[in-house]
Amino acid sequence: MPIHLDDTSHVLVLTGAGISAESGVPTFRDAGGLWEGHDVTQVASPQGFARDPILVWRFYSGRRAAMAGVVPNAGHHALVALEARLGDRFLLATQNVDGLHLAAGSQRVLEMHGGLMRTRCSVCDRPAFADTTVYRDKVVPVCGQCRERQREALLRPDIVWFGERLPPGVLDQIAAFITAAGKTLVFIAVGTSGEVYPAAGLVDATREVGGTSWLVNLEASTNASSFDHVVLGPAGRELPALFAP
Ligand code: BV8
Repeated sequence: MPIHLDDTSHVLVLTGAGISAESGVPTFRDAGGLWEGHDVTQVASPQGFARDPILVWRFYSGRRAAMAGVVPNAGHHALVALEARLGDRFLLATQNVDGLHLAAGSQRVLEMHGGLMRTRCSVCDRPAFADTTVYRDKVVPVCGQCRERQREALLRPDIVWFGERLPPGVLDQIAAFITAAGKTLVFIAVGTSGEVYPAAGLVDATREVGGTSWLVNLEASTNASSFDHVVLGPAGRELPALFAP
């Protein structure tokens, strides 16, 4: 059944790897997922990068290469249509780094965990830059700006790793949206296992302001019991039906 939205409703959507699964992007924690065969702390933490930058760049370069030919699916497009309907009463916070929401045409998007096709310096404060390079094995790129200052600094993927803060302002923008919406808030988590914070805590923040929460997921996630409504099924099928006008 469609979610009832009226002209006061504010919709905050949180997406995880599950919304990109139907585009052929592997999730993290499903069978055959990205974390299989990888120790998370080795490939998605600053300590892991310091210890073995070649391994980390091999992991992220492999994910960049795997994005060739990948396109958004009906789930991404359903969120674009919802944003067009709600305007500034809509906000999309994604844990995904695959860029598929932006590729689909979503504009009010906050990338909580960074972007796979961006690179930044691990030392200086030069802004992150677009970078689709698939670095060949054993190549670790270095920062040219630092080199000009006779400093050796490795470039790193513009990704938020475990134990690292989210990009500045992201959590504040989400909190401001939730507070301003109050009881008119409808929070919808799509394709996420609810394992990673602070994203997994948004359902609790919704309840604190009296909002309503929905989970759209292939299976019951870790925090499924925190949601008012749970819709089990693939996002590409369930989202278009949920937002039917
Ligand atoms: C922070 C990198 C605070 C990007 C990721 C100690 C110190 C500091 C923090 C912590 C700490 N201990 C714990 C924490 C908090 C920690 C955390 O939450 N740890 C967990 C493991 C307990 N969080 C952090 O560290 C965060 N930072 O808290 O900073 C701080 C304060 C001061 C000073 C310093 C720090 C940073 C979190 C970001 C970590 N980076 N990845 C990348 O490589 O992609 S997280 C990683 O997991 C991905 O980003 C991913 O998005 C995220 C969540 O996974 P999901 O997206 O949910 O994917 P998953 O595979 O798990 O699930 C997919 C779901 O989809 C499944 O349920 C499946 O059923 C479903 N599905 C599948 N197909 C479909 C589908 N659903 C619908 N349709 C389908 N077709």
